[in-house]
Amino acid sequence: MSDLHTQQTEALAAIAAAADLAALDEQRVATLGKKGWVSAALKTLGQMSPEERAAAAPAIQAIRTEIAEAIEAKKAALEAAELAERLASETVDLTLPAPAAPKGSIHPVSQVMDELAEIFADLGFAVATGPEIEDDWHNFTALNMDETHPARAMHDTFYFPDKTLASSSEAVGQQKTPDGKDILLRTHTSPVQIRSMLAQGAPIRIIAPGRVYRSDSDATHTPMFHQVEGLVVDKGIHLGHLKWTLETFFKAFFEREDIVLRLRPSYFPFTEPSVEVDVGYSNEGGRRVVGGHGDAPGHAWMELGGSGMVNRRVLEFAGVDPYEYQGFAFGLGIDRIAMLKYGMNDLRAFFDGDARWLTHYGFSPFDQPTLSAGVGARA
Ligand code: FA5
Repeated sequence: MSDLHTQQTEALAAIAAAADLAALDEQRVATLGKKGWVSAALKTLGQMSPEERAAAAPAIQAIRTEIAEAIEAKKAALEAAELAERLASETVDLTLPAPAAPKGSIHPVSQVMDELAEIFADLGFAVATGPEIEDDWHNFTALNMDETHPARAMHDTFYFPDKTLASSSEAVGQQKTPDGKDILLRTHTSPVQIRSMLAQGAPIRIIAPGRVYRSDSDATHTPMFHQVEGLVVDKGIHLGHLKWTLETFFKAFFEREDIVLRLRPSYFPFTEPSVEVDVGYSNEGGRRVVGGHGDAPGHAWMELGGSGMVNRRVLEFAGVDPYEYQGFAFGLGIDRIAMLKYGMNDLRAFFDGDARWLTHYGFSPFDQPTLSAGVGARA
């Protein structure tokens, strides 16, 4: 027994002196491990007589408990010391500059759409949407352009499948809607007028920004571009409401009070009368700057979009009683007004996906257009 006590004293000293967890584990194996001396001492109990066992067992068990507790306490102390050392060595210098992070930017078209929505929401307009893959009834017929109407040809429409393939073997039959209408990429946002009136009737006050498609391409025309449609239908609506709405919108959009609009007589099958909307501008350092009367010296007029009083035939197609309601509508080229506001000169660059162009003209995601802080991006 005195041998065991000597071993115990030595083991406790070794445990206390263990410099790390590995050294401590060596002590555990040497004492409490399967082949350790404490385990061996416990095994001797089996060969003892009951009297001897009664005398020796409590002492051996006490040695085992004391060593196990010493190991446990030392383990906790070593782990705490190790953690403290890691915390001390792994400090982060919060004063260092943040690592370079990739920066995203808002595309000018998205920025202008946000600005439009902000201004028109303030005027009480809701935002409506419609499908980009349309049928010819919504895109043409219901807008007072029946199948033989010459205005259909002016739109350079993309049909499904491509009508230019019609005589080749690639044209596997003309795709149609289940009720026999031609399918096409919408050529303007005006079909949203029809869809919105059919869905919610009158009175109605909506804008519908979105993508439109025409087979057209040069510096000021692209096969895909963006328009914003506006539609107001109510009792007693007249051309003065249209002019006021457009003037109020453009003043807020260009953030200038000296915006002068010219409504020029025009023709659209879906409006009567129809007017094209021109804005006065001047050239400053090779850049077009809106503002002022277009006929003033050094000024000119620029077309921004089409508009007019909703043709009563269109109201009828959309299920609205033209004897009770009147309306005005407009369609503006978003890309064009973006170019004008932010001084870009080639429409095609909008769709090139060139990161350098986006870095130059893109807008910060933090620059949210609000009427109180100004709708124009400051980037
Ligand atoms: C229309 O598309 C009519 N739906 C607008 C309208 C709506 C009139 C409601 C009356 C009532 P237009 O084809 O002129 O009209 O196009 C409107 C505007 O879209 C143009 O003034 C121009 O700013 C823009 N636009 C037309 N074609 C292109 C193109 N290929 N690329 C870029 N912008 C274009």
